Amino acid sequence: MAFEKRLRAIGAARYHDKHPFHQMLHGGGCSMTQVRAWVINRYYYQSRIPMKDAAFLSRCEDPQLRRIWRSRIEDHDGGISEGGGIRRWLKLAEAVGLDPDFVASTHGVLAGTRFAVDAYVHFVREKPLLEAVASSLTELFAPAIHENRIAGLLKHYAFADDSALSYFRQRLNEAPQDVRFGLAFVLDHADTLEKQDAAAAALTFKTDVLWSQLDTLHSAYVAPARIPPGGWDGREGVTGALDENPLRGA
Ligand code: PQQ
Repeated sequence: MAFEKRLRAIGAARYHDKHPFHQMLHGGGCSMTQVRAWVINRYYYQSRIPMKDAAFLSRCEDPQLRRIWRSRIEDHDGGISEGGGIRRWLKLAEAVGLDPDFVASTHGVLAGTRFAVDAYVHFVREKPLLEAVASSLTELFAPAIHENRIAGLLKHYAFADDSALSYFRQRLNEAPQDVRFGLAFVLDHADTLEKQDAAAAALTFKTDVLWSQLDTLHSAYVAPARIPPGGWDGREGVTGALDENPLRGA
């Protein structure tokens, strides 16, 4: 179906598996400081996912939709004794030599990470439910990145083992059912071109949320920022032939 193809094309062009930081991470090119910075910043995303799902639930009038959606909160928070995805993320934090209490405090999180992640929570809190569900559909592309990450980390980094990487293995079990439901919901409810456009824009927005998190990390811990997909390419819209060097007399 053309609309599903359109959604998948957004992921193919813009998903954060293509970001240079992920390519470094999965290819063994990160220092331990860079790995730790990723674990610390990504924790903020993990910590906000159940809050955004709670924001979603608070707006659902349909008990059946709430029943299905609430498993997302259970996946990340889990039960009192065993915990869930958030606790598994903190196991990764310990494995890379970080104090889990420090990571959970979020004191080390970059401002750009907070802005990007908070924008996602606000989006889901405020936008129509169709757009909120569509914004979760980046998860269509997550199993492939989780597989790559497990293989890449195991191959390249001494800290990586089954316990450290349990977060990603567990997501391979959890994400497919979330995505099946989310995709069916969006295909079913986006029944006008206008709604399809809104859903596609929501998915694009979410790819920006993910990409921005890695840009922030990259510019802080690796090198000056790179132009993201869809960002201004340095040429488009340029009308004059001013010298590239903006300094007077340089
Ligand atoms: N995305 C959601 C969401 O939007 O509700 C929930 C998750 C993601 C997760 O629980 C993930 O583990 C996850 N992991 C990645 C990743 O490692 O690249 C990406 C995404 C995503 O595409 O948003 C999620």
